Amino acid sequence: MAILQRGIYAITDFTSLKDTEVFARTELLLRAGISMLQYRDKSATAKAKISRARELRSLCKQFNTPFIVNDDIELARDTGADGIHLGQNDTDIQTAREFLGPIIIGCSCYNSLHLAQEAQAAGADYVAFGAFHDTSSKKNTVKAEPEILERASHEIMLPLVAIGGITPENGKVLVDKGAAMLAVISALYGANDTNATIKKFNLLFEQEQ
Ligand code: TZP
Ligand code: MG
Repeated sequence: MAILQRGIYAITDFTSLKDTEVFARTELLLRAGISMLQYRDKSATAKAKISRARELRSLCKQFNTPFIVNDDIELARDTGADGIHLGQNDTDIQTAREFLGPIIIGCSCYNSLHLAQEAQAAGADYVAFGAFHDTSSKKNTVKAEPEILERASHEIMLPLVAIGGITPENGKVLVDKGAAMLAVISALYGANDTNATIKKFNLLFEQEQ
């Protein structure tokens, strides 16, 4: 199984950008150094999804960066993904594990420690909390407070991912409270200077607490 590293977990933005722009920015991110990439795409056809996912899969291979598929266990299998990310309305963890075998399984737990405990017991490899801040990338988010990361870091033995409106300016407290990864869409894919932004994000993981 691919190793989970502390750092930035980039999530694709196919809502605001054209395919070529997503691929170009993803390559910049991979080159500058991200810990993982998630292919998230809520609107494309199955045909577009397989072709987008294959392109991203191959980019991630070049940089030896884990490639995670959101929601879709068949797409994860068909593209040889390193992992799958599942929310509470997606395939359950046990079913995904039986279907995909020993790949990374991540689980959205919103603001619930109870869900994180269930995900851990079911065999998840990381758990995600959020949204910590307002976001325009997802509707109907649940608000999470940074303290949940502190509590989870005592009770959950898995890497913790924080998500939702995270920027280089507001990310430090989440890392200090226990986030091993910051999952980010718009502050990366909407950045004026992708390289400078990823450098600022990566500094959050190097500073002393
Ligand atoms: N889940 C909770 S918030 C969110 C998801 C997928 C969107 C995060 O995107 P952004 O643009 O970094 O706020
Ligand atoms: Mg989902």
